[in-house]
Amino acid sequence: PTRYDPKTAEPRQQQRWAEANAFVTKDTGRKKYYVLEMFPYPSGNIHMGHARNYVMGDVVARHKRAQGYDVLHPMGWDAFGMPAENAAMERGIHPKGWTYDNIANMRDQLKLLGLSLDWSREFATCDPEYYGKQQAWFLELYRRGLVFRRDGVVNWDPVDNTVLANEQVIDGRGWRSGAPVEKRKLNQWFLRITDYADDLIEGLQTLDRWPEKVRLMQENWIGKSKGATLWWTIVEAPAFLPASPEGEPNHARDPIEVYTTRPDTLFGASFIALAPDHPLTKAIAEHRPDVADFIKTCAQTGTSEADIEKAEKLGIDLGVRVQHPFDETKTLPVWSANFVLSTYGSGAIFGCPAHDQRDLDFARKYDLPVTPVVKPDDAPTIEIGTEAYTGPGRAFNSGFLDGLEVEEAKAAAIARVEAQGQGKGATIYRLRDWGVSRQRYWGCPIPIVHCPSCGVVEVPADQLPVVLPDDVTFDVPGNPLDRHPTWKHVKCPSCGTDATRETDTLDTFVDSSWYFARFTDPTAAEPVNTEAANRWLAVDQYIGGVEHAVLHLLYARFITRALSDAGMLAVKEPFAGLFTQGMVVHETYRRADGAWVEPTDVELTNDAGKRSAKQISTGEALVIGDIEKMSKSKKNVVAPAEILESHGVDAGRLFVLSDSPPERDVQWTPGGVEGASRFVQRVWTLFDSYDASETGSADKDAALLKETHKAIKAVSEGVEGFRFNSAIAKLYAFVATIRDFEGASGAARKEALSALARLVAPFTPHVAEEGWTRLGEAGMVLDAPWPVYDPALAADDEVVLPIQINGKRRGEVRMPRGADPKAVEAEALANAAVVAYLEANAQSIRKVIVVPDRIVNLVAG
Ligand code: ANZ
Ligand code: ZN
Repeated sequence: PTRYDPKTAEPRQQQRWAEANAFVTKDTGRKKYYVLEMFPYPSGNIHMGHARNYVMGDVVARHKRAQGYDVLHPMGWDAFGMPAENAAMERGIHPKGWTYDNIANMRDQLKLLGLSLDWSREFATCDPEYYGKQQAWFLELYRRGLVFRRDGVVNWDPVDNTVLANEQVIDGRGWRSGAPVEKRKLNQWFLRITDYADDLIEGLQTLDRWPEKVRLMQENWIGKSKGATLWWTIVEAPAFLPASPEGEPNHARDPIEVYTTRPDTLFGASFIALAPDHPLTKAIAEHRPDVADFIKTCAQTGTSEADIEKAEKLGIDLGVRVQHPFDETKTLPVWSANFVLSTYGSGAIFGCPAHDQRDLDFARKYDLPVTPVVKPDDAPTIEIGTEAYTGPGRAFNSGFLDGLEVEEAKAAAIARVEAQGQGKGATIYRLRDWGVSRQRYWGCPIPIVHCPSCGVVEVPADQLPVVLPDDVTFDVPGNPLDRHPTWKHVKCPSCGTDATRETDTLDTFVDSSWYFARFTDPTAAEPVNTEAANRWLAVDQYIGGVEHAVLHLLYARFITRALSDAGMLAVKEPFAGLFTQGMVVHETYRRADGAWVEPTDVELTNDAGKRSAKQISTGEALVIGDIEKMSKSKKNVVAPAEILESHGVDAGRLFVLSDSPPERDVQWTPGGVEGASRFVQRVWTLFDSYDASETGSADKDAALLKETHKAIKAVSEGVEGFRFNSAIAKLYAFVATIRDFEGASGAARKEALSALARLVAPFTPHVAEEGWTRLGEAGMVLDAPWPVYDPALAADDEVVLPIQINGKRRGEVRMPRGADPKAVEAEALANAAVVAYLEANAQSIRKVIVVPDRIVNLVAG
């Protein structure tokens, strides 16, 4: 047989596919299947993580195609974002040139992988054709009240005079200037995702092909919380607080609104706490320098919930008192506290130290009363030390609530405050509206004009897209669109006077929140061709990294609902099936001076199990470090291109899927890819040694047929169940079986090999095509139907029967299925474990019961 040379065979097959336009989507009206991998950011190169992701999708796409589906499997580029602007600032390259060059490069690299992608549908989100359609639906949502403007807090770099994205803030400082970042209020655009909060939670229940973990993360992110809003009347206040004229609202005197999930604990309330930037805290700070200082101190700790959670509890008494709603003899002090978030609920709480840990920590520090009001059913009393009691129980010390169990007490407390006009039941969410304004150049322009007389004006449909200007500068910080000499100056579309364009661009998560819908007809005049979208959506299988479990996947679910409500689509859920794949990881190597060393410059030796590493270029000994995600900073990257070059595409594809379940990380090792490469050779050798004229026995032919059907069953189940590694393991076994099989005829071998070609095709499509042709099969294996197994043939023909002695399992026998009970009995009695047991216990057999194909029961005594 000839040696298989991937270097000639792989380009030959890719050429064949290209000439046949094999991967252009066919819509023949059969069952459809939409496979999509999260589209890449064009950072410059395809890395191993990309390769693994796209190869997984390709296995699914090729398998579904073989099963007779019309398959949609498109590819594009998530092409807006900061790195392009950084390249411009650092190296003077235009973001557009940088991005499209990277795309060209990565497209070439992706094409090498032999993926069954429909490149005719490709687009980049930075194509004016794409973002112009995005502007069109953005305006539609604006008209529908889902887009609005309000003040939002941004990270402001006071040295660079620019807004920073969260990722650009490192330990509270601007990543370039190193200056402490300030919070600033800027007028920003928002999408009203909170309108869909409930629907987004409910929808999660229909997503039965999503990982449970991801659904839970989304649910927590939306954070639905049920409780009550309470209004606490101010009964004492410092004289400097302004009194309001009768009937006028006055935030310094009006009742304090508080949100609670535990109205049942109201009798244990011992203080009110306001966020440091609550309006009342700020009003008092104007007259009290100590409060002003307190606000400043709090502003210095991070604003994330995690930061606040970690920080030591701090507070200050504001000199205000409020009336308890249920106990007229009781008033409570009002404090400001650093653990109260201004952005949740109403930015104010009532503290019940006995039943809330944060409140307890705070009360212990500032010596505020701790009054338990809930106790477990079986406890006569309850003592609170340093731990709050948050478990179930009944109210006590609680007036009309006494004896009620937590849930009953909540309902009773809410009914009472409602009757008194001092509160009401309320449901709130952690989810905030989505701030989409970015003060950056390389993004989708927001299609709005600000007119001095008309205000906010939409750019008319016939003037879309609002295209980014090319002639921008990056020599100074800030937004290049804002300082462009002409771009923003326009006439108001409505009244014709001098007006200015909005210079904010959209968050790139907007770009990726609907691309899957655009792929169903990427040249449609409308943002979404409803008919095409309804034919193809939802995406049947979406594949990507778990790092997108919340933001991207939640935004996409929201926008799909919004576009569906606007009549553009019929589905609410964009992704029926979701798979989150693991990463590709690699060992790290370090020199004594701490420098990381690339794997290609490392020689590994294994001396009786003790591994050591040496740098090839310098001869220096290296420290073998942890196995980590491939990253440039640790230099533990192996580029797919190197592997394809040295071992071929099929071997590379096989390797990224073979050693680990898809949801887990896979460790790159040179040995792994060599093993994959040898397998590809073995597959070819089998095909190449096929001889139609070989003769064999009917017995052997039947046995090989049986092996073939077992393999079809096992591989099909592996592919269907997203257990690609186990499907590959079965393929290895099947190849070994065929290779070692003797005495079968040419015809029987052909049947086995024809099945093998179709089974390996999703994984190693090139060698599969070569083999298919060598067998003399017509056309391409790509279009051959997926093999179907006969359950009778695929069934295991041996069964394992446990042997019980007096009801206890003592051994087992392996017998042909349907074996004669007498034969089973004989085997069981001769079984070594049985003999040993009887001997050891000095017993003998009294009775034998054989349940055919199930179990052997022995009674001994
Ligand atoms: C009184 C109380 C008594 C509370 C008790 C808890 C236990 P979730 O479940 O997350 O919605 N809270 C309300 N607004 C807050 C804010 N802006 N910053 C910090 N904490 C805030 O939590 C709701 C509970 O968190 C509320 O119920 C409130 O404390 C606190 F034994 O009210 B609770
Ligand atoms: Zn106007």
